Amino acid sequence: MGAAFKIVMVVVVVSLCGALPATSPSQEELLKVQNYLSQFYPDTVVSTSRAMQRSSQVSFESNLRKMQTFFGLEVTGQADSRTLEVMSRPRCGFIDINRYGLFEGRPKWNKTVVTYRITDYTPDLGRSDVDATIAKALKLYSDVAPIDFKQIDSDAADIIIKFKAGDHGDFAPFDGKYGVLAHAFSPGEGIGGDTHFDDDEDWTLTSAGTNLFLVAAHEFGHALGLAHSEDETALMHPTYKYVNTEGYMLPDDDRKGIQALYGVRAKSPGQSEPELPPNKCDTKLSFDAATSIKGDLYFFKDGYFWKRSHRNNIIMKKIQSVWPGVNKVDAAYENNRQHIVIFFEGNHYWVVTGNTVLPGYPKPLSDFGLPASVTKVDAAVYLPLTSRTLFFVRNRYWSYNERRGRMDVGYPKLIRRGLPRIAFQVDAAFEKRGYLYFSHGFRQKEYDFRRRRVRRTLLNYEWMDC
Ligand code: TQI
Ligand code: ZN
Ligand code: ZN
Repeated sequence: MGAAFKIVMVVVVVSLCGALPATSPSQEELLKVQNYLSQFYPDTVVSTSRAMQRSSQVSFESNLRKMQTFFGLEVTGQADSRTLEVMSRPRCGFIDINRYGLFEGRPKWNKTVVTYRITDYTPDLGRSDVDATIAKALKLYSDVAPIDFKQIDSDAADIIIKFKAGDHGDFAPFDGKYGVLAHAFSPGEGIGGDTHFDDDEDWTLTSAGTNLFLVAAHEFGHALGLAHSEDETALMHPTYKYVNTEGYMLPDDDRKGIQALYGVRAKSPGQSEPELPPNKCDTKLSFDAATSIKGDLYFFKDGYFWKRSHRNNIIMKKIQSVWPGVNKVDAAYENNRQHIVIFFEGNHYWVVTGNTVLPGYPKPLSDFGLPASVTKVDAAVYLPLTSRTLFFVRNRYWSYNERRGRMDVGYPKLIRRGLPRIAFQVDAAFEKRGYLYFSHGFRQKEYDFRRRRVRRTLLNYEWMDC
């Protein structure tokens, strides 16, 4: 249980409610709990018969867990005394589901510049990496709300940040590796806002171990006044799942939460404004990635994609809106034997089927046998004829045997040696009706793989029906 929650809860319990109710709930209390849950979690059945009671037990417990999570209570699934106490408070009729939470009393920083100091670093990362990661996590909030952060080297800092293991001088000792990773105190004087990271974790900047950026971003939410959210896409949802941290922006729900407390940051030049969607009719149009999916062509650029269906109509969407968690696609290919599509961004990849990103992704590029020095794949294309996928990285390419699940020997090769005349470098590649298309810049080569020769050169935007 987090320390911030303890502070908040202790204050509330003492000041509003006095003594706690008895530990074992009475029949009458259980009915009250069911009524409460059915009000805020609509699928809870208020049951009268014994048989119904048993069948609704599962959703009763799971909703109770949701409610307990939302309030930062110990998640027991039982109507324990603290849960009963929280339920007895006036609720102003607001619904818990799908929204951010704030702490009781809405504690916040009443200043526009909040200072922080990092007093104890972790041996897992370099100091400058920690400094940069902390700054980046705070910037998520200062980008959208009128609040700024400044690192100082003085005791007077508002937020003291430290990495410590076990007992570390507050009433919430850490619990060794895993379990609690970090905690933060809600805004206020003294220990308020302070943020502690459990140094028994393996702190990393990747998907291995515990990603410092994502945990810090979550903790700073608490340190700025955000409680947990029921919105599963929120940073403040109380589950840890790794997402790509490159170009990460504060999810909508958390942005609304922080703006509810501090207001909206007025746009200033050079600020991270939402990018304009790319123009498909630009004769100099280049692509980040391209692939066929079930006979349709998909072209990716700057976080958007165009889908050109076999009926030749073209639609554009944000990648995020179809495949949540995927911001940008550097390379993509369809493995139509397995009916899956693989997206690459930075040193990670996702596997998707239809609009579903499979659980457990993103995963590192090293799964394909690419060396750690490869931090980005420029293009990828699957050759149905040979069940090989070609990966393009700068001026070289690899050949991956999809049946055996390993790289072919003899790779990487120089593109200009193995695939002469297609370009010295490839931004995007796809296959259509037996031909391969390799684009670089605004140009594209149509390539006959069997005869190993370029048939013609075209412009990317010619696929866009302008
Ligand atoms: N630490 C908990 C957390 O930050 C501590 C906590 C529990 C808490 N309830 C609270 C803090 C209520 C403030 C208010 O949520 S943790 C996650 C997540 C943790 C958990 O180490 O379990 C993240 C830290 F969301 F993934 F579960 C970071 Cl991102
Ligand atoms: Zn602590
Ligand atoms: Zn939390």
